[in-house]
Amino acid sequence: MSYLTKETICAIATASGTAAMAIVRMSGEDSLKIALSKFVGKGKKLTSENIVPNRMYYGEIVNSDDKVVDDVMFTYFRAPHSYTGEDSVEIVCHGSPYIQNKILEIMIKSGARLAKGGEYSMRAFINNKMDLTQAEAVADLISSQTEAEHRIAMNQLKGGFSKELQILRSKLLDLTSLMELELDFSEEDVEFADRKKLNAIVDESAHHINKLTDSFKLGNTIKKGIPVAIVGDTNAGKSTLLNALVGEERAIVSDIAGTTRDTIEETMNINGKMFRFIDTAGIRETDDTIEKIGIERAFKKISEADIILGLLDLNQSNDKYFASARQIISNVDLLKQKLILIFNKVDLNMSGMWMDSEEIIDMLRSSIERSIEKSGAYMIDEYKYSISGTDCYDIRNLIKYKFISAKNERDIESLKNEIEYYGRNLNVGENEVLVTNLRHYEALVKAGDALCKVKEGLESGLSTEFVAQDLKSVLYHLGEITGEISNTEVLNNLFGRFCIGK
Ligand SMILES: Nc1nc2c(ncn2[C@@H]2O[C@H](COP(=O)(O)OP(=O)(O)OP(=O)(O)O)[C@@H](O)[C@H]2O)c(=O)[nH]1
Ligand SMILES: [Mg+2]
Repeated sequence: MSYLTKETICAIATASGTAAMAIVRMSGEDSLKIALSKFVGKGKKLTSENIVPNRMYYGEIVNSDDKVVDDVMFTYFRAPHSYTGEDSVEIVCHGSPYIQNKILEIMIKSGARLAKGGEYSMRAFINNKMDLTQAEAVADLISSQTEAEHRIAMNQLKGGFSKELQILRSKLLDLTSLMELELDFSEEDVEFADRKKLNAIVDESAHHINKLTDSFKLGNTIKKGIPVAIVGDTNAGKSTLLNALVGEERAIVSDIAGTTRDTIEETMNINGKMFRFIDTAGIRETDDTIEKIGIERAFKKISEADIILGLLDLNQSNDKYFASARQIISNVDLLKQKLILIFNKVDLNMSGMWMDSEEIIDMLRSSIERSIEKSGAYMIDEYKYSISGTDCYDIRNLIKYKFISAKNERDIESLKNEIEYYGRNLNVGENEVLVTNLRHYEALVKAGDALCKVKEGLESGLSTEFVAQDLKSVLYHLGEITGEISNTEVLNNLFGRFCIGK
């Protein structure tokens, strides 16, 4: 499939279905001619000579036997001042699916063809109206569901990310010219370039690339939802809790131990923040191969999560649920991840509810200490630990506790508030550039690797010719991100995922 044609394309730009209004748009050389052949303006006859671009005209769309299809508003955008950079028109009609399709059909009969997914944005990219990261931001903007997602997409659309890459690029181009100077004079065996300056630029650029790749975790978290793993023994009520949190019967619940064998994910917006709840297979000793894989996955999900809901079954003996709590603690990095220990099934065992946090801490203290010592913390006071000497962690504050009944949905709201509170520090700054797109991330990693080779080459005194080659590769991978370097396959793949009309 090639998008590189001059044909005039048309599509319905608004969502399908009935609405008050809808927009049919056309783009390409013939769009004005086609539209004017079926649009009858009120007042003086509109022609391609007298029409004023960017002005809205009121009139009617007529079909081939001059019957009126709808009263519409009509706007002409003259190239290059349009979204695609081509001559375009937009027709705002009433939002009945019949009218929308009829107008589309009339345009197609008059010489336009139906646009493919993403074809408008592809044309905008080809006509230099935007770079690839901005085109991708359009898709992100359309699908954004939270304030943070919206902010990242908007920043990218406005060229925030492209600007970062330009800065990086210009640093590297400086480097290239320094090296080329050296190459030009290589016959004479002189090192012209100031090696110190070269190294400084390389370090600075590497730091910049690292900053961007590091932002991918946060960017991805915001895009896909803050990962919240629900873990615990079989039958603790993990699936019941997932269902209660997301408000639907998402996971199968049963009193058979080992019901959930694979991880189940469901996203949910809590007060404008996206969370991704992950129900996991109950942890127990088992000979079942499939269940074993499920349990391994559960441990993996613990390590990847920002928030861990450690579910304990109050219906078990005290010894048993505390043993389970200790096992969860030993798998969590308490200094980096938030752990909420949830004592479930209070409806069956109210006695456990009267435990206060001091008693709970006493029961779990040695496990907590062992866990944070693993992360390099050492004791500075009775309950206090530190890593650098200037920081301080109070082990009494590292874990939160909640008593709930997942089945009766008791205290689920307050648990949600607690979860939302922890998501709060994942805010995005106003103009902060975050990498959220896997394609960008992968290209940045490749650019970073190539830059490492440049650094190694410079350090080991490798011939400038070879270093220059690695440097070219850094620039190549950066160019892939914005689309300065692209191929049809990448473009088709990228734009093919867009919806029709965008
Ligand atoms: N009384 C009571 N029963 C509960 C509560 N939460 C869950 N259960 C019951 O406990 C049993 C196990 O619940 P599940 O949600 O399937 O437990 P699970 O942790 O997902 O279990 P696995 O998937 O096997 O690891 C079911 O019979 C639930 O109805 C609760 O708060 N109170
Ligand atoms: Mg389950």
